[in-house]
Amino acid sequence: MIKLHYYPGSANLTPHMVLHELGLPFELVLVDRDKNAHRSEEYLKLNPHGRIPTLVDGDLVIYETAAITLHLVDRHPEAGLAPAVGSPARARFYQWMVYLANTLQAAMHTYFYSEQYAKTPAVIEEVRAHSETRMLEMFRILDAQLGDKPYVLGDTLSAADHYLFMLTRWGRNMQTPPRTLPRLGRHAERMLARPAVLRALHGEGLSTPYF
Ligand SMILES: N[C@@H](CCC(=O)N[C@@H](CS)C(=O)NCC(=O)O)C(=O)O
Repeated sequence: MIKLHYYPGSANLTPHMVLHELGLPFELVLVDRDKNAHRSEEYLKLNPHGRIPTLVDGDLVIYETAAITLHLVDRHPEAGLAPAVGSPARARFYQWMVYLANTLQAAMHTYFYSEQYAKTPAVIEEVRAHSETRMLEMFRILDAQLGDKPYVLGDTLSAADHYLFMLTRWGRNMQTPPRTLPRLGRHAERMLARPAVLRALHGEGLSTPYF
């Protein structure tokens, strides 16, 4: 059975929601960050970077949220959580998946882990504050990108929506939380209406307010 190594609310939330969307049987395995379990010898064998999540699917051990998510949607194309390979819509899907992972989530890493980017308290604070400004710029672009469409790709749901939902949630303590931007707020509400999304949130022990 598929095993998803997780910590409540962490980057695992995207593949977790997708697993529920796909209706696949899987097991959640807690990596207790509070006890530094992500640095344990056992976990580092699965993911030498000590980052969460990691997915174990038979003999395959895979980490990186976007890679796990792409693997899952590719294993189950019938679910339609990604457009057909080779289509222009698939290219757009890749664009947003990589942007969310590589640009927005990376900026969020400097916000949440600013102490890893500088030594002195004043500079750490400056890194954090500047990251927040950059994140807000990106969220504003995503808000504009949604326009009057319900989903990242327009009228069709894809796993990029689950990714965006997770990052919108992560921004909940920003001075301007992304859910207060009109289209991102509607997008988050739309995603929250999905049973798979609620099952994943509850499965990780998260409760209201989610944002
Ligand atoms: N690019 C990685 C980032 C994963 C990541 O940074 N996860 C955080 C939790 S959201 C983590 O493991 N933090 C623990 C640490 O860095 O010590 C991914 O998307 O899987």
